[in-house]
Amino acid sequence: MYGLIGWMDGWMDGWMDGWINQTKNSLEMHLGSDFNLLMSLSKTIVCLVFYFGAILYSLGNDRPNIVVILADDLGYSDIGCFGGEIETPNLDRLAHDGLRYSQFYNTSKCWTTRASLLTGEYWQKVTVGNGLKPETITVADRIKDAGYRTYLSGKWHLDQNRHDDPSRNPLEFGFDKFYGNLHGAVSYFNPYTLMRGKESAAGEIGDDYYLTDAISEEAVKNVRDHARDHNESPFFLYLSYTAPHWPLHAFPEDIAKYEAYYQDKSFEQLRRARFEKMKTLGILPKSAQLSEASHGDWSQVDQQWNARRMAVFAAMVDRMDQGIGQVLAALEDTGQLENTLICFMADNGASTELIGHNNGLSCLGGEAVTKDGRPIVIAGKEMSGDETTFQGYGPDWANVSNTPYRYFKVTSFEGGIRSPFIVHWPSGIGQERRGSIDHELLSHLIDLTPTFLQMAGQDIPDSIDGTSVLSYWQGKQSGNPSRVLFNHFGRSSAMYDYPWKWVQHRGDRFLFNLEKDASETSDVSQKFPQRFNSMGQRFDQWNASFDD
Ligand SMILES: [Ca+2]
Repeated sequence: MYGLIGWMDGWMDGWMDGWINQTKNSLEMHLGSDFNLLMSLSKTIVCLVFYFGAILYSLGNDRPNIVVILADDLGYSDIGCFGGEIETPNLDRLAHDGLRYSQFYNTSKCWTTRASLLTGEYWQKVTVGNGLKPETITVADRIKDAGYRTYLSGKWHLDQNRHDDPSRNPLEFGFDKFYGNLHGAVSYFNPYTLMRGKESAAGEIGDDYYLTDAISEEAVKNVRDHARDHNESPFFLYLSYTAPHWPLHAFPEDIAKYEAYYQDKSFEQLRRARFEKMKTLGILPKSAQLSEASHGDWSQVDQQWNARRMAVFAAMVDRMDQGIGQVLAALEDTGQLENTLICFMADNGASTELIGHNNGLSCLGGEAVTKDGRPIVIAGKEMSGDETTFQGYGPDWANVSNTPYRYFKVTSFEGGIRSPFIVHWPSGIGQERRGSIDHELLSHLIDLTPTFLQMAGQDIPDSIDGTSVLSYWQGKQSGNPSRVLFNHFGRSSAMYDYPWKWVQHRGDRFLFNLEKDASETSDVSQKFPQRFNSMGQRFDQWNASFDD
């Protein structure tokens, strides 16, 4: 920067001298003896403007890159650093060198989470149908205005009923580049609605294609191309995996790592093993309780078929982690890792979904056949993993994935909306805090956009519902700021006013004290009727504020 200022100083002197010579005579006629004083003052002002411009330019280069990694239908304790048995060394590395937050919330559903993540607003305000309102200004739009380049590799899933409408494409919502699937759930071997920008990328699908790898490779390319072609500006990368959302598709070598492991352990054994590991890691306090099990009896199920389903699910998480490792390597190779903020989360809790035939067919683009013409069996009892199968892992395994919490995706219980959350940012997180787990801050997807805007030096618009948590991530503030958060999807709702959580689920209402009972094992609505009623009224007011 100093070199630049020195150069500008010399350039300014030359330019100013020329300008002085040209205008000197006419000005002297009017100003007389004040001429030299005025010229000196003018030169100083012009120089100061350029000096501050150069300083701001230099600061612009120091603004961090931002990488948002979103997993799809991942349970709270599936990854290693949150207590899971699945091997995730790259996510574990991010946790070890960064921060984990145990109280981070999503919106319980794929597309609503994407709407809130990209806007900092409750999804009800910014969506129409299941897509973004056309006039919506996303974090990509706003951060692009601040000089960032913006990339999306992976799943879009906003307005999946209008794939053919180019005005619904991510390029219309602030992204410079987009590669990925528009639809919410697709085959990993032959994904429906695969796009490169606004053009179909179906022609890029070769014999050895696998969507998770393709999403990782595109992100690696974004990182490397950016370093080569746009080094002068920071970037925002939204790395939106479809893994481990159904269908259960994975490579045989990844499945082989897990198949034997799951064959001789019951659902409850695995849940208890995770629960103990979470306490050992410090993800849960020693006093934590395990929620009541909702899974079936292992002795009564087809064990081989079930073990295979979980092995494929684990292989999908494992492969995503391998891809994250490649992105980290690209950031490191290009010298960008130090000043890149990476955050990782899940879009909703583990899913109980059993695939219906028509739903499966729509996810395959209307034809249940592979690229080479073999039939695909939707929701069959074949061993999963291969591209001729199309299955989910079902409610028993989802109960294990969400350990220690209860309920699932599309509910407002903790199993539906509490997400693992990791922040990695070497230049922003002091050495002494690295590897720690924060149990105090309660934060939400809507906080991400304002946090990113603050990092980019942008103003935070009044329309944004979330609040920047940058000072917490940086360690300048700690604790849990008093705040109220809401969730509503389908027939399940919640309101947070920590430590209290009010829940409405299919007509029943509950009150929990999260500080004492994060696993929601004990409804205390009868003990605290006033609080229970006032929170219910406040939720109803909030919910009534939306148009529909
Ligand atoms: Ca999802």
